[in-house]
Amino acid sequence: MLFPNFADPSEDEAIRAGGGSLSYRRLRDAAAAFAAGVVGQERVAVWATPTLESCVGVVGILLSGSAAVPLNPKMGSRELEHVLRDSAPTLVVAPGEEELPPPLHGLPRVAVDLDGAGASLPPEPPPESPALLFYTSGTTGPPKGVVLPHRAVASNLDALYDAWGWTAQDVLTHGLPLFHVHGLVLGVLGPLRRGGSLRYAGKFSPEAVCRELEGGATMLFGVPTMYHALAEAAEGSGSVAAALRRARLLVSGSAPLPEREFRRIERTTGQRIVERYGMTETIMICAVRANGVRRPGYVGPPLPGVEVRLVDDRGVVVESEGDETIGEVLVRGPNLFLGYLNRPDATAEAVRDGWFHTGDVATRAAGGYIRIVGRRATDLIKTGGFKVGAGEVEAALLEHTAVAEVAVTGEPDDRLGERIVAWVVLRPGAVADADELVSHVAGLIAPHKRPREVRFVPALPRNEMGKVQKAALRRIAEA
Ligand code: MCA
Ligand code: AMP
Repeated sequence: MLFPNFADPSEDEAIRAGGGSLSYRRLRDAAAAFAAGVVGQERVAVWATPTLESCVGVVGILLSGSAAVPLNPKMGSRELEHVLRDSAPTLVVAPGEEELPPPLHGLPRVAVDLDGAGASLPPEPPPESPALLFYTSGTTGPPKGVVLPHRAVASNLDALYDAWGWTAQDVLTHGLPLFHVHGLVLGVLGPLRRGGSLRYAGKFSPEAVCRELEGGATMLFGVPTMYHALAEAAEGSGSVAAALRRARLLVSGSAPLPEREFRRIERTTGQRIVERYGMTETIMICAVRANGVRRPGYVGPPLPGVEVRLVDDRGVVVESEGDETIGEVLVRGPNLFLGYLNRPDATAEAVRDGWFHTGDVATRAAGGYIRIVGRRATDLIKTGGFKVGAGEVEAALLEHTAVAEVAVTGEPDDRLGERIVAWVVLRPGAVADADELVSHVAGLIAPHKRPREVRFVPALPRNEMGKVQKAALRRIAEA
């Protein structure tokens, strides 16, 4: 059972967001009423605005036994068309007042009624049934749908409760988007399965999450870009530092937390951030335990029940805890996804002999502490905690009539971790400025996938096979 305390819900607060609040009883009633209307659908899309309604919609879909497909409301037309074609939802959940883009016009839509009531809980879906479908970028091609079963969500959250001593007394706050694992699975389902509460800040700002910490939130979840903003704010304001100091646990994930930000937060607040490491396909893999050693750069040991293997280039398993030998992270356990939707080829490539190949490379230190040192694929960019495939951005740019050739790379960025850079060769005689190309990408795929910098070049460096040499571009950038 994903939400054990729905059986006998209390009047304690479950979620507070955007000025509204729901107790466990009202959440159960509204979600059960919503579930009654979606029962029997295979997949239901959720226009994942940062609202209470989105949270209730997802909980209702999970209760109904359908799978929820959270959609980034800022997703561009090309990406949205792909996601809808691939996932084939039969219904979309969206607030009544929201104008939906044309690709969604053909779908029946429903709105969540926060005052819904009168329905009983549907039978519990089987553990292996699909619960959530998240879209994630690969190095090439459009994003792939990751199918997560109820079993993965439930087992992984239980492992996190154990690692962080996360209880029903905890009050979580965050301002993460609701269309990825971090914000939705950890950030919404996390407190609800445990019987704790969530004060959802909606759109992130240091002020919004600090207000909740001042008001009694005990835990904060964020991506490194958010901790960068919090460190800046804490350096400039004693009240921000004081709010952060009150938290029981500050947790960072989705991308490497730079040691600089770890130290800045420690210096201003006395808090040492806890890091955890995961992936859409595996939910969480490792986490520093609440009572464990917190060292910058280390994402902690594997979670209970999750097996991690490091395998070197020759396929040999790295046994050493010397923190030196590098290997790719392989994962096995109840946390694994069911596969990529409609992509048995990609699933077979990623999961071999039951082990999921993450593409991340790491070392192992004493106590099983994993240190992520890089990624095998240079064509995957982590920007602001979002994963973006260079190929997606290149394909979007090539749809612009002025663009003849393009290559997209990631470059180190103090705030975003990596920033997306587009190297563009214009067609002879064509004119287009950087802003135009950036907006073109933001409208076709998603704003977070837009290049932060466009460099116009006369030609791209290519090898004898005609393949763009991105290493050469990186050298040019460094020079
Ligand atoms: C700016 N904007 C534009 C343009 N320029 N829109 C269209 N066209 C343009 N040319 C808009 C943006 O849409 C946005 O609108 C606003 O301007 C500011 O955008 P931006 O500068 O991009 O924001 P940012 O400062 O870069 O965002 C930082 C952020 C964000 C808030 C930290 O990166 C973020 O939310 N990251 C979270 C990523 C995450 O949840 N990852 C989890 C996946 P507006 O302000 O209205 O929005 S990883 C995962 O789940 C795994 C399992 C894991 O391990 O956790
Ligand atoms: P996503 O596919 O969006 O779920 O992103 C998963 C990827 O984010 C992982 O494969 C890692 O490369 C990266 N990631 C997540 N958490 C961490 C972390 N704590 N440290 C370093 N990288 C991380």
